[in-house]
Amino acid sequence: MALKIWLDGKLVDEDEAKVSVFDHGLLYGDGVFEGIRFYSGRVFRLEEHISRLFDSAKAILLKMPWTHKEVCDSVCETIAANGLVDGYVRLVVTRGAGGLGLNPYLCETPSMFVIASSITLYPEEHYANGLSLVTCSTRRPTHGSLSPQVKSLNYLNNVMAKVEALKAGAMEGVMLNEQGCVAECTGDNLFILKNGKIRTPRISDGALDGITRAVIFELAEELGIPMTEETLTRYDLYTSEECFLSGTAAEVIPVVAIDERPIGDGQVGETFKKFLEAFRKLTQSTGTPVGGA
Ligand code: PXG
Repeated sequence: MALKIWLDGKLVDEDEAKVSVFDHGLLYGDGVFEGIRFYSGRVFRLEEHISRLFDSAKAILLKMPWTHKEVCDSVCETIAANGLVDGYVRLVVTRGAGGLGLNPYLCETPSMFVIASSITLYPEEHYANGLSLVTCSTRRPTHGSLSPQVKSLNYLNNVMAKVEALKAGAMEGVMLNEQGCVAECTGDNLFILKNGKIRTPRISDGALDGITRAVIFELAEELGIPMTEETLTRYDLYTSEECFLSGTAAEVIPVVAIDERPIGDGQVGETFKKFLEAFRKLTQSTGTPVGGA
């Protein structure tokens, strides 16, 4: 069945959901996006995702023509219009149609669209058996270029890193910053366990301030497991006892090998299993009701 897409304030059939070839989102990757999950008819961490969207837009001087509440409502409306209960939302804001040439001030109005569908990032067996990662040569952008916090429509660094990982036979790749310290994976944040403590790269080291990452901090507190942000090197990953990733699309997923070094005993860790259980419980029991829009 054709999906209903929210496009600039209207719900339209997917074959009518079109943007201009002059849209700077397409011509220059000039725009921002969010990926959001909904579970059992409730949108997970909706407010946080929309706040991050507004922050990304502000950072690139893209003036949102909708309020925070209108954007939240558009997500719920799109899910409801498609009769979906569990799935994934892709929310995209583009600079809008303009002339050929970089100048964003020649674009009249930003365009926004919302797609509610499903996503499977990794095959189910990897949640039980774990992922093998490789380190990529493509670096996270530095703070001296566009901030790596901006979820912009230009994801080519991450796409190229993902290609490197896939070509090496791995499902996911570790991205380093210019100093050679660990930042994150191509679409997920990374965590290690060592001596009973969870450690994750700092935002200032190039990690995205992930919304699922923030949930991991909350769950660590609930589970009574100490957790800190630290500058991490590949050595720290290789010598960790457990490793796992978090992200909206991936949720939480275990890692059992990095650059051919087994992590711990090469099996899915017991601490990870506690996080997975707590995460699944949380996603099933909290969120903004779709019907409440
Ligand atoms: N790092 C990066 C670079 C991301 O893009 C995350 C971490 C996790 O953040 P959240 O807030 O989702 O916990 C992301 C977001 C994909 C895909 O298709 C992945 C993301 C976004 C869009 C697409 O793999 N992850």
